[in-house]
Amino acid sequence: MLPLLYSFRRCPYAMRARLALQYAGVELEIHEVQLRAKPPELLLLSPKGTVPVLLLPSGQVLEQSADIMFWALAQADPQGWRRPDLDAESLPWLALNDGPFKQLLDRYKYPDRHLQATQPQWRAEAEALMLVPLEGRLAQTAYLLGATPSWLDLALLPFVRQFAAVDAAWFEAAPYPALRAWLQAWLATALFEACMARPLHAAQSAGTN
Ligand SMILES: N[C@@H](CCC(=O)N[C@@H](CS)C(=O)NCC(=O)O)C(=O)O
Repeated sequence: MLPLLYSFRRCPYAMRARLALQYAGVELEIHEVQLRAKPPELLLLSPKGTVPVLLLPSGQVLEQSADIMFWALAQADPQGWRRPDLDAESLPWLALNDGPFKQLLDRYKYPDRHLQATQPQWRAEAEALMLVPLEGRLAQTAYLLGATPSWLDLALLPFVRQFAAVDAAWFEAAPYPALRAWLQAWLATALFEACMARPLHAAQSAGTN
């Protein structure tokens, strides 16, 4: 039996898991799920009901995207992207992204559901929290943890991509040239392309973003 990944193509958490699994060359089966109709076997394995979830042949279940990334890189890490020596630096970025930045991203993306502020106000908050620090970092080094890629680039890029896509014209003109270049370079990789390949028999998941 191969590891089985429950995934949703456009979910940024699932994307980061697929990127790491792909980079590590892990052979696996992918089940594309519909978030509105999650399969009962997924909910049995992981009652919290989010994707991605990875079921290992041993029966172990990994139900956090970062755990799936770290598991993948423990299987194979051909270019040394895990960098545990830099965890004190990288894990706070992950927490910032998955917590407050993701929340602001959702508000910026769906301002009609969050009327306490306007869309430009949500965006400005997200910029101060994340885009400005990311730009500062990427103006210094080509990748988030230095001169070479790391898991942290993979972990954050689906979220930056989603942020950029909310108002692509705005992002193109915004004062984040290093962040734009970093994002564009990752989106152009064969790794990203492979991670976004449409799963077979998953026409229902077709869509943009
Ligand atoms: N902390 C989780 C978050 C995963 C998550 O929130 N995934 C979303 C999709 S992007 C989800 O499955 N939401 C449940 C739903 O929409 O029903 C992780 O890192 O894996």
